[in-house]
Amino acid sequence: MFDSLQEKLTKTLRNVQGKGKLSERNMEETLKEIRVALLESDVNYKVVKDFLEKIRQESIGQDVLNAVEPGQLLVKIVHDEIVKLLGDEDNTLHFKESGLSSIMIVGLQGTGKTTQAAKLANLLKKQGRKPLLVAADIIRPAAIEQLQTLGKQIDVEVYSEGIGVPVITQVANSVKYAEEKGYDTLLIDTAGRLQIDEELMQELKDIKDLIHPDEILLTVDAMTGQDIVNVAQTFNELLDVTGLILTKFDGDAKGGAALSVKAVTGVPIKFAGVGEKISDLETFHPDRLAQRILGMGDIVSFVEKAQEEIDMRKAEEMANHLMEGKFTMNDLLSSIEQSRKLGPLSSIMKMMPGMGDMARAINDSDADEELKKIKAIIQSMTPEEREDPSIMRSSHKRRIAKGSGTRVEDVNKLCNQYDKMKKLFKNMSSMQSLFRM
Ligand SMILES: Nc1nc2c(ncn2[C@@H]2O[C@H](COP(=O)(O)OP(=O)(O)O)[C@@H](O)[C@H]2O)c(=O)[nH]1
Ligand SMILES: [Mg+2]
Repeated sequence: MFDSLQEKLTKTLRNVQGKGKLSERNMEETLKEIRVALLESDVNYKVVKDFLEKIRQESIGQDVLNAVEPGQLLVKIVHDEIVKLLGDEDNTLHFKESGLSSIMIVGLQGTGKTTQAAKLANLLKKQGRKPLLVAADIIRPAAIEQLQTLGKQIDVEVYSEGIGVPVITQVANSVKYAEEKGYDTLLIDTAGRLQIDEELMQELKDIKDLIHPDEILLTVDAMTGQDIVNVAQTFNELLDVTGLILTKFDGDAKGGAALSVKAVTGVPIKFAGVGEKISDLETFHPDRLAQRILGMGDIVSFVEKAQEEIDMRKAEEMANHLMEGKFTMNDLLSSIEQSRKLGPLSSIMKMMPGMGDMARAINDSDADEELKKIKAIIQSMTPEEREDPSIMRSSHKRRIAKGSGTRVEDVNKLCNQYDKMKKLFKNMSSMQSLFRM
């Protein structure tokens, strides 16, 4: 997601960042490039227009042209406006103080309602709630079975009376059942259609009027194009949606349409579905996504993911080093060792600042070989060389190549990569202090 947008914006902003001064012409060119990048990534044209107008106003307001670091200030302005675009208001779920709360999941067919219903049930359970899933998509028996299978996986009960009884009756009965059994949250998985359809909307409205849900969450498939903006608008007009779940966020779509939905509907994005597994649901963080789109990496998500799966102490050490702009060969080695525990390298690298390009170039099985080589090279260095590779002369490199069974070219290549990474981290840490993260 957002690969090409990220690539273009990073390039545009990198061009202005190094500049000590910005002329009005540079500024105009930059804005034009941002505009093209957004439009080509499927961001809604009205959203693009408003977005650029705001950047322009902020830039005048903050006197970018006369700033000490005009490029960095402009990046900050763009960053802050992306955060606003994605929503900087409350995006938590709201429940009743006591008694039975309910959440309706709505959306077109195939957008991931059933999957997210189960993911959400799992998340709520972890938060100490007692959810009951309700199968309110009863057109096909297979749809009910799908929910039941998922319910079993996460050990959450699914309420269903099969396909014979009207949906509205089943939902009414599920409320009684939940109250009897002491559940505190209903999660209603509703039916979808390929397009907006009056009969479906009426059914959803009837369910809404019956149970007055605390949340109506609309699943928005990030893989579909511009049309989702209109679909979301219609759902919202008819149902007053309280939150969006952007699904299939792990896909390789351009992503701009999904970015536009919040701006057009005013409905906050509450979650992002990032895969088919039950655990692939993330609370949505506009600031983290903004930083990822701007090629600043998603260091916080990276460290969080790392915390779940790898040695905490090492992860903290590494994060601190990265934040301070320090980065040694030892960090590189330990990140390689740890990252093997996290899954495919390319997906990890995408979260790291400035590594989008490298991530795209990686073939995960070749990467394994490459990593073994890098590891061997670093292990053949002395502790001093690992701390500061710039002390290495040709004779040292020959020794290292021999010791690791590689060629001097390989050692040089690694040193170049290391230099690049170190520079990126350094830029990033000055950027982070600018954002007072
Ligand atoms: N890659 C990916 N696939 C997803 C995600 N959420 C759902 N899916 C898949 O999308 C398809 C449709 O999902 P489903 O929940 O049945 O959609 P529904 O018709 O709206 O209930 C299934 O194959 C899911 O596994 C996601 O976040 N990422
Ligand atoms: Mg379904």
